[in-house]
Amino acid sequence: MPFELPSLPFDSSALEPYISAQTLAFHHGKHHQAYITNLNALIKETEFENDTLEEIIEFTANQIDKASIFNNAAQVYNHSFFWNCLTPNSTKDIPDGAFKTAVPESFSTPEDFKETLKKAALTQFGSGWAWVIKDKEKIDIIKTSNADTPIAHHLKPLFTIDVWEHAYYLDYQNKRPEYVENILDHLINWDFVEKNFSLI
Ligand code: MN3
Repeated sequence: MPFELPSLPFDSSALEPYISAQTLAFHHGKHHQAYITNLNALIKETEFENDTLEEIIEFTANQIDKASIFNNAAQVYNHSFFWNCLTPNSTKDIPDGAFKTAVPESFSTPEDFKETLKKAALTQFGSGWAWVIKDKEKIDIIKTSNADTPIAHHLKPLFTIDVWEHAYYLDYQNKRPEYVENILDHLINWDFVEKNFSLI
């Protein structure tokens, strides 16, 4: 079965004023859709045609002759994951749960956790992603370039911020820090973070 664009888990205007419906129309409706359309065309009648997205990413990682398939598959995965990381019903503080309990093992304070994540998002040079991952039982923060994704490195993602310019340019132009701060303060889906932390 060809891959299909998943619906957004919220109304397209639900994240305003932090992420506009116009941005989502392009980011989800055009960019994410294009990765899916490209991936379906690239794997048609190949050995990957019946594989899961995760299998395609694993099998094509670090293979120069499979870079187009990897890039599109990883971007499909990253965007589907990213939409689930966002909610209009966020809270500024981390809610009680296993994730919150684990924060002090890696960070001095919850503010230190957010500052470290913000720094990763702001220092990713050019296109890419900032990630919260689970490494054994501990929380860690990494960044990846372009389409690269933690699952290609056998790391378990808990949360991500897309820092490609297409994610924020219509709303923020060059002001990546404001975009990142608004996600951190207003849009984190802590239930998704907690679910990922508890399940994996
Ligand atoms: Mn994007």
